[in-house]
Amino acid sequence: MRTDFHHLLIQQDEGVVTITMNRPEVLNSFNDLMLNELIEAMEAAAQDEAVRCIVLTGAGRAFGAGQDLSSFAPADALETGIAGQVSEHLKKYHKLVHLIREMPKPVVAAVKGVAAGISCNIALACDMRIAADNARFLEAFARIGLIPDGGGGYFLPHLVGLGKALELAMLADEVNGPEAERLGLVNKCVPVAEFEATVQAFASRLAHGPTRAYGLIKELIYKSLDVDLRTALTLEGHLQDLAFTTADNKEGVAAFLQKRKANFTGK
Ligand code: LHQ
Repeated sequence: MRTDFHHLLIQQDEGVVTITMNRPEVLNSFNDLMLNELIEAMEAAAQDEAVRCIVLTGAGRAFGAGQDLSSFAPADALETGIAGQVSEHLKKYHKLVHLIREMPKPVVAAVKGVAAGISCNIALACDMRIAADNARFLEAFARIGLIPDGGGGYFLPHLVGLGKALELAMLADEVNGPEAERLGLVNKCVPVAEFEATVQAFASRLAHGPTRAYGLIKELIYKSLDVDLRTALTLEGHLQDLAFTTADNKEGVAAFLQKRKANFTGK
C-alpha cells in the first residue's frame, strides 16, 4: 500500500500495518484531507493480503481531537447554510466506520492522550482498544451543543450499557485510561512506558492468528448484535461451514493432535 500520505504515517511490519494520524499541532483533529487519506489507507489495508492486523493511532501527545473545528465552524455554518449539509459531511466518517467494521481482519485502536469527539468514536468503531494510562476519552459533543456522531450513539451503549452511555454523552466528562478499562470502553490499559511494546505484541499476536476465522468472527459478532437467537444460530452455521474449509482450521487441528504450536498462515 502507498505510504506517501500528507497527514498519515504508514508503517508495515510482519503482517501489521500501523496507521498514524499525523497533525500533532492540532491534536490530530480531522480536516478533509486527513479523513480522505484515512479512508484510502483503510481500503488499501483491507485489500492487501499481506496485512493481517491494522493498528490506528495518533502522533504526538494525542490520539485525536475530533473534527478540526477551525475548518468546520458553526458561525460559518449558520451564515452559509452549511448546517443542513453536516449529515453530508458525516457520510465520509460513516464510510470509514463501515470500512473498519466490515474489514475481514482485526483493527486495533491504540490510544494515548486525548481521544475526543469523532476521534473517540472512531476508536470505538475499531474491534479492540489498547489505552495508555494517560488516555482521556471524551464524548466532547455536548460541550459544543452537538450529539455523538461517527457511530457513538450505537457503540457507546453496546460497550458500557445504556445509563453510562447517556452519562458520558450528556455530561461530556473525560474518562481516563484505568476508568475506561473498568467500564469496558477499552480492552486493556497499561502504563504509558509499556504502551508501545504492549500494542506491538497485541497486534503481532493477531497478525499471526487465523485471519480468515477472525474475519468470520467479526461478521458473526457484529451481525448477531442486531438479530434474534434463531437468526444468529443460522448465521453461525453458515460461517462455521466457511471456517471449516480454511487451511488454518486444518493446521490448528493438526497442531493440536501433534502437540505443537499452530503455524497459521491466514489462509
Ligand atoms: C484543535 C482541536 C480541534 C482544531 C484541539 N480543532 N484545533 C463532525 C462533523 C461536523 C461538524 C462537527 O462535528 C463533528 C464531529 C466532532 O468531532 S465534534 C467535536 C470536535 N472536537 C471537540 O470539540 C474537542 C475540542 N478540543 C478540546 O476540547 C481540547 O482541545 C481537548 C480536550 C481535546 C484537549 O485539551 P488540551 O489537552 O488542554 O489541549 P489544547 O486544548 O490546548 O489543544 C492543543 C492545540 O490543539 C490547541 O491549539 P494551540 O494553537 O492553542 O496550541 C487547540 O486549539 C488545538 N485543537 N482540538 N478539534
